[in-house]
Amino acid sequence: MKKSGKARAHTNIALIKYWGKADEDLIIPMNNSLSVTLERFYTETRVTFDASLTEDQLILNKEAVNAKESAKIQRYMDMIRKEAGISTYALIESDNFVPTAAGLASSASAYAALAGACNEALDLNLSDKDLSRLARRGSGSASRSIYGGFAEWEKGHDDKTSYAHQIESDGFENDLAMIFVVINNKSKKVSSRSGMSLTRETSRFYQYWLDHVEEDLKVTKQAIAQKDFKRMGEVIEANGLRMHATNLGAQPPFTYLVPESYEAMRIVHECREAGLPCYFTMDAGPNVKVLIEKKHQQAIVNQFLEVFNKDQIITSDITHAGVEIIK
Ligand code: 2P0
Repeated sequence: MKKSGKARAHTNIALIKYWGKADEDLIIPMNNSLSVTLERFYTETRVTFDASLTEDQLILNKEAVNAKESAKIQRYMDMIRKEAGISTYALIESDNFVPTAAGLASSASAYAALAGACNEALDLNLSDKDLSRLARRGSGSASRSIYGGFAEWEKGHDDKTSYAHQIESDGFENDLAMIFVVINNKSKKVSSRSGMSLTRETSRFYQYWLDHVEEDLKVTKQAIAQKDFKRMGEVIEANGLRMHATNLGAQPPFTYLVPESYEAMRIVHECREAGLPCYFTMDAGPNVKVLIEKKHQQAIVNQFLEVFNKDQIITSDITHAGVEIIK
């Protein structure tokens, strides 16, 4: 018996961040988060459940995957088998479509595509909401990659109530794009999973972070409804910085940001002073992502090219595509 399904999912970037879990096993977050889904970066995954296999087989970008990632994916497949009531192992073939060496591969697109492919292969017929819950079990941010445009992950309080949904935006995202400033990180990497866990448990700034998220979300959603780029930008930039500030209060303190990250932030400020509105956000790494209006894209890119190399600056539109089945 063989049953196969293939899906594509795009990565997303949080404008209001997810940082810390209330339940580490089920991946229930401490706060709601809100993202945009990107056209340029995506994962395509085929899953083939095959009764002749004696274990799961994983091929990532045409190569076998490392043991740590493999163990994580096998645990995920065990969960899927349990949910679907089957015991068959699977061949998982996954390709990441991100510009080479950019370090932008994401667990969000990976687990959203894997969940979509399993849904197809096993005829689970899940609603978007249930697919979001399933993707969430692999990686929290994957819950948002089920949708194009803007998505909000409702934290909920258990497996049933924690999932993402799309936010009505009347096409506001068509006017927007994101510039990625790709910065090489030579320092030792703290995974987002361990970074957010240490911060939630030890940071003296963590409660301050939680106290402000609801208001940030409210303002961001109002700004989306009103297509108010400046208001949205100001609040998402502050939210990203506040998330990074929590890491400085952890025991031991840590940061993902490097001097070039601050250089990119400085350029964003210079652009604004020159009448080119744009706002930055950063995730669990040194890269800086800049939310822009498409009408100013070339002028802002030019500002970055005065300091950074051409291959460090990548732009992406926001996609309307959610998880898609590929035949
Ligand atoms: C986010 N990040 O909202 C936040 C902001 C990074 C910084 O979600 O442990 O890979 O698998 O649930 O989703 C990255 O963390 O973490 C992330 P897990 P995930 O996009």
